Amino acid sequence: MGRIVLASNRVVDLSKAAQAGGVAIAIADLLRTRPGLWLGWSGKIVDKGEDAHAAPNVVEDGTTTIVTIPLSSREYKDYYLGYANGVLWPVFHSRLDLAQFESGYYNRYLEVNRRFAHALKPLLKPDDTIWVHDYHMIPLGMELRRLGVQNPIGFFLHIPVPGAQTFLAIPEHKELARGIAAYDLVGLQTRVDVTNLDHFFLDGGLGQVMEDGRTKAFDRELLTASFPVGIDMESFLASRPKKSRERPLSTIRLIGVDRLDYTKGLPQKFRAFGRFLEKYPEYRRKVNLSQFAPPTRESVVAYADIRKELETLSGTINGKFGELDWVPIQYIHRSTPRRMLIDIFRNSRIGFVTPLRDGMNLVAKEYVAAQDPDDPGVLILSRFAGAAEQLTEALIVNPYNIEEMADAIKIALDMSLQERKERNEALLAAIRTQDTFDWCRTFLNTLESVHNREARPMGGPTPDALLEAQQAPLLVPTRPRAGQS
Ligand code: ADQ
Repeated sequence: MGRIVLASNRVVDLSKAAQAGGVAIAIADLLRTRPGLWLGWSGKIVDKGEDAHAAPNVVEDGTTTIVTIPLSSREYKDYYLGYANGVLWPVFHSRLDLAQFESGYYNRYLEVNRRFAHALKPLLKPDDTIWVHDYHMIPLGMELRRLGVQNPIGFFLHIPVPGAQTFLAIPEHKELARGIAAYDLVGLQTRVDVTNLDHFFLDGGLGQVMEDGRTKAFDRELLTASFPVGIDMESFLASRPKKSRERPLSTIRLIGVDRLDYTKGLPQKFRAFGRFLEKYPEYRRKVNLSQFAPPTRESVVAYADIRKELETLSGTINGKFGELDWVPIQYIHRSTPRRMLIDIFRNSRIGFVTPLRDGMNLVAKEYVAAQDPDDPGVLILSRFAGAAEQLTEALIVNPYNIEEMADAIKIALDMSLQERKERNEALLAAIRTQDTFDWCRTFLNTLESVHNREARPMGGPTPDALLEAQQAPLLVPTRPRAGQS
């Protein structure tokens, strides 16, 4: 079996993957079972005088080679803050109004990806399988192809694909389409994302979607499919401290855990909670909302704005409804260790997860996984989180509809134990069916099978390729489940 070569914006310390959570656990597990190489930004910004373009830093960690590259301060500004987080992040989350279309950003974005490709090319072996992650690195596959790389190259986008008209508004949409077409397989979080990408190629006159579902564009054929990211329930629950540090609660808690990002719908969530207290005064003093919102990307202007808005809103709602012995909204603008989150989730009657748009949203899945099956809480989930496609037994809400969200809180609080248990059971089954290891295994099996079939001149993989790949012998061994030896 050849190596797996991963490329992503940041490289996670393999020994700390469990604390990092999310997909880091699956990737660290993958690299334990298969030799690999992981390429990414070192997280360093080199100061004037230092050479940002010096040779990459290569470190051997068991059977994994870690390759990292610093960015110059100009690259950090134009590539990372500018194009990736000032253009692609807002537009892909359908926030065209926040996009900063500055000339020069795209060129720097391309240049950095070219630099990554040049660093990677000499390290590649003929039987490597290459897996590129997320919006920072869309052109990496194209740049590798330009250097003559013929290995299977797959791409997974962790964030949503916007509607075609929104995507087409990006001035460089054609270049991005060319970059996407360089991959053999493009993995997206949901079926809606797959449909949106098909429409982008079709409506933009950028390619054709063939009868078998593959896309033909820029003289290439690629398969696009959904691979919903999951969580690893066992390692998530195992990270729980032996003794709970939570003090007994005097109120019923609603919990929110989201990075402080304008996509997460935090102002709408606070307003909905305020409206709930106004509409159902019998719950005052009995219920509170705890919102963890650790800071991210603070040097992007839109992030500073959302922070101010939330501080004002929580202050207004607490000022209006609060009492000496009851604070309606606890707003915590700090990171919290993951192991603490499990107890906090378990002791919260409602998981309040209402992003305006989200690729998947792993917090929704973690909240469900953490519940006591004999007395579970209720998940209120935005219909615009990718997770809503799988977690249909949650209370699904429109995060723009404040009235509906306020009513959903009331419905969740009044829900019978029987109904809570039934919903929780169904949600747990959905989470177990597609966990983080299935995501990894299915994507790689599909990529390798698509690439092998592409050796045929035309008529490559049929839509059955996906199904076949999912049933193929595991190329990536999964961790044994409880009860298996
Ligand atoms: P994110 O936007 O970061 O990820 P999410 O999927 O919710 O969003 O993952 C966040 C992770 O960070 C969770 O594991 C959560 O427990 C943790 N976390 C959040 N707040 C925390 C806090 N205060 N303290 C400690 N840990 C915290 C992107 C996409 C998502 C997609 C993932 C994975 O935007 O849509 O689900 O990638 O593909």
